[in-house]
Amino acid sequence: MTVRCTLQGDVEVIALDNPPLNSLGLDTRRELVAALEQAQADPDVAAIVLTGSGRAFSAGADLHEFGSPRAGQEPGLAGVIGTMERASKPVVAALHGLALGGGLELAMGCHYRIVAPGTRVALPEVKLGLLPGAGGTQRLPRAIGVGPALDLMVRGEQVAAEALVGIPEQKLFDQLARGADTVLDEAVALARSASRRHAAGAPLPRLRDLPCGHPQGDAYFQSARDAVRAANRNFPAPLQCVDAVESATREPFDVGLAHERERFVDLMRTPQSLALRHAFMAERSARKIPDVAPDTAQRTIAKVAVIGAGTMGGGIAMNFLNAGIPVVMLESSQQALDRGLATLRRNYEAQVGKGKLEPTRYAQRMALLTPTLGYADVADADLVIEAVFEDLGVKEQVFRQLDAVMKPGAILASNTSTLDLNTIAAFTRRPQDVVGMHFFSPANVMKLLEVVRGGGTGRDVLATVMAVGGRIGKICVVSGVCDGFIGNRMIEQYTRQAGFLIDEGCTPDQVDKAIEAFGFAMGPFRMGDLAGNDIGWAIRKRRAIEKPGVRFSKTADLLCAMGRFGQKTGAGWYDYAPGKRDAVPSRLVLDMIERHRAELGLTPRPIDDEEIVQRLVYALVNEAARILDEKIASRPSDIDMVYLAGYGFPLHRGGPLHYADGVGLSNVAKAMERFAQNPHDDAGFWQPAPLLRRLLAGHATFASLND
Ligand code: 3H9
Repeated sequence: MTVRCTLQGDVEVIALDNPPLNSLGLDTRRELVAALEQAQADPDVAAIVLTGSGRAFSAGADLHEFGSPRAGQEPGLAGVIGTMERASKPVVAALHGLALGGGLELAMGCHYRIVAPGTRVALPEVKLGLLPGAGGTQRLPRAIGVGPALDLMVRGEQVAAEALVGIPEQKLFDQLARGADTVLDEAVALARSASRRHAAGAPLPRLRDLPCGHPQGDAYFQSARDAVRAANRNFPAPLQCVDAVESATREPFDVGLAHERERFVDLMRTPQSLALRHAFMAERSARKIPDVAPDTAQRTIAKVAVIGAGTMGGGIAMNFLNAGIPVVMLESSQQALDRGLATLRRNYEAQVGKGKLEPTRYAQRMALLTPTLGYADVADADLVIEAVFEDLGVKEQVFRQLDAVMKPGAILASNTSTLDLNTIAAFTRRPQDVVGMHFFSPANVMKLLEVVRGGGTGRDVLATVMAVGGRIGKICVVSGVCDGFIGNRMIEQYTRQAGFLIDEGCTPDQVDKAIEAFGFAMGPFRMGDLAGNDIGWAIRKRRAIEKPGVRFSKTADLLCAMGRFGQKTGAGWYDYAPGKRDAVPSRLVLDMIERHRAELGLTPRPIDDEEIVQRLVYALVNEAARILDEKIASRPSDIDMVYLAGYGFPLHRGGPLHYADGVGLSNVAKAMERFAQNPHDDAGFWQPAPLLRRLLAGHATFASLND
C-alpha cells in the first residue's frame, strides 16, 4: 500500500506513504481515490487531511512511469485532483519538506492548505521539458497572481513556502504552521473548524473559482513571451507555460485545463523533454556502482589535504572550503604557496565583489584553510588530493611521500587527467586507498568529477569519494583506467576530426559555428584558444612516442610553432584584441592552413554543417562504444553525463549516446561507412565499434544497456 489512512476523531488523515518522496504513480493515484471515496462515504468522517509520510509531502508525478502505459492509465493525476476538489467534505493539505510539481498541484486541489516552515515548493516541470500538467498552470496564477506564478513555473526553482506566504493577498496557503512537528495537528484542527463552518452553510473554497487576470493584459504577456523566448532558446516548455497561463486569464477554468493537458502531452513527446528526463535519470544512475552496495561503509572525511597550489589545486581546495571542510594546502616553495593563496583569494574576492559571496562567509572559508610547506601537516588528513604537474616522475615523488606520512586509512587521490592510475597506485604500499579524482577546470565551477577506479581501489574508498563528491556539489561518474579516462579519451577523437575537417576545406570558424549551432557551448577551436593550445601540443608530442600510429592534422602543431597558444598569448586559431575575448578569424592562420593543404596535395572541398556535426559527434559515439565494451564506463548514461556535465554537450540533446539513439544507430553507422571512404580521414577509426555492430544486429539502442 502506498497510502495509509487513520481516523483522528472525526477527521480522516490520508497519508501518502510511497518512499522515498511520495511520487504519485498509478498505484498511489488509485489508492488515493479509493481512500477519498471511502472517507466521503463514512458518516463518522467530517473532514479529511492529506499529508505525506517521511521527508516530503510529495515530489510530484512518478518520473519512472513517464513513457510507460501506466502514466496514461486512469485515474490520472488531474482526475484525482478533480475528485478531491469536488469532495463534499473539507479536504486540508498539510505540507512539509517538499511539495513539487504534481505534489503541489495535488495540494492546490484541496480546499485548504497549511504549510510547515521551511517547506520547499516548486513547479519544476520545465526542468524536465514539460509544463505543469495537472492544473498547475490554471490554479497557481489564481492563488498567487499571474506574475509570481509564471515566474515560478518558468524558472522551475524551489522556493521556501515563507516567500509565497509573504505575497500580498495570496490564497495558496491558508496558514503557516508553527513547526514541522505540529503541522499535522494544526491541519486536523483546521479541518475540524472548516467542517463546522461548512456545516453552517459556508461553501468549500476552491482555487478554480477565483478570478485570474493581469492588470496589463496583452502587454504583460507580450513582454513575458519575449523574455522567456530569449532566455530559453532550445527549450519549448517555458514558452508553453506563458501560453497556458495566458489561457488561464482568458478562458473558463475547464477550457484552460484542457489546453494545459494538450500542451503537456505534446511536450512529453519532444526530443527536449526526452533529453532532460534522460539527463535527470542519468545523474542519479551515475551514483550507483554495479558492484558497490549502496550501504557500503564509508570512511569519515573531516579534513582534506591538497598537494599543489596551482590553478587546479586552488580550485579543488575551494570546493571543500565552500562545503565547510577544512583544507591543508601544500606546496614545495613559499613563493608557489603565496602565489596559489593569492589566486584563491582573488577568486573569492571577485565573488564578493559581484555580491555572490558574503564577506563573512569569505572570512569563514579562508579560516578553514591552512597553507603549509611540510608533509607532516597533511599526515592526519582523511583525504589527500594530489594536483601537481602532470608528469609521472613528479607524481611518483609525491605518492611515495604520501605513502610514508599519511595516517592509515587515509584516501590518496590523484587529479591526473592522462596518467595511468595503477602505476601511480604502485608507488604506494596501499593501492586499496588510491583513487583518481579528475576535476575539470575551473575546478571550483565545473560540475563534473570523474572518479577513477584503479585495479586495486577499495569499494569503501569508491563509495566514500562518490559521497564526498556529492557533498561538494559535483556530479560524479566512475571511470575505469585507460588513457584519458572517459571524457578526454573521447574528446581526442572529436578533436582529431576537427583537425581533419580543417585540412579538407573548413575554416576554424566554420567548424566552431556549426557545432555551436548544434548547441555546444563552444566549438573545438574557440575552446582550444581558451584552454591553451600548448596543452594538446604537449600531449601529442608524448603520444607521438607512445602511440606512433595515431594520426592528427598537423595544423594544430603548426599553430603552436607560430607561438599561437590561444587567448593567453593574444593569438591562437583566432586573433584577439588586447584585453578582449572576442575570437576574430585570423588571416595568418588561414594562410597557414592553405599552405598545409597544398603540401598535402589536398584540394579544399565545400563541407556542409551537417557533415561537420556528424563527424564530430559520431567520433564521440564510436569511441564511447569502445569504452563501454572495455567496461571503462558502467553504462551508456554515465558517458552522456560526462559529456553534459563536463564538456558542454547540449543538454537539450541529452548526451552523445542518447542523441545517437534518437538519430537511429543504423543512420549513424551509414554515416560512418561514408566517412570511412574519405581518403583523408582515419578509415580504421570509422569501422563501427564492435558494440555498435552488436546493437545494430540486435536492432537495439544504447538505452537498452542502461539500468
Ligand atoms: C510532474 O509532477 C508532472 C505533473 O505536473 C503532471 C502529471 C500529470 N518520481 O534526487 P534524489 C527519486 S513532473 C520518481 O537523489 P535529492 C530519485 O530518482 C515531476 N522518483 O534526492 C531518487 O531515487 P534513487 C515534478 C523520484 O534529495 C530518490 O527519489 N517533480 C521523483 O537530491 C531521491 O532523489 C520533479 O521534477 C519523482 N518525481 O533531491 C521533482 N523525485 O535513489 C524531481 C525523486 O532510486 N525530483 N525521485 O535514484 C527532484 O528534483 C529531486 O529528486 C528532489 C530530491 C529535489 C525531489
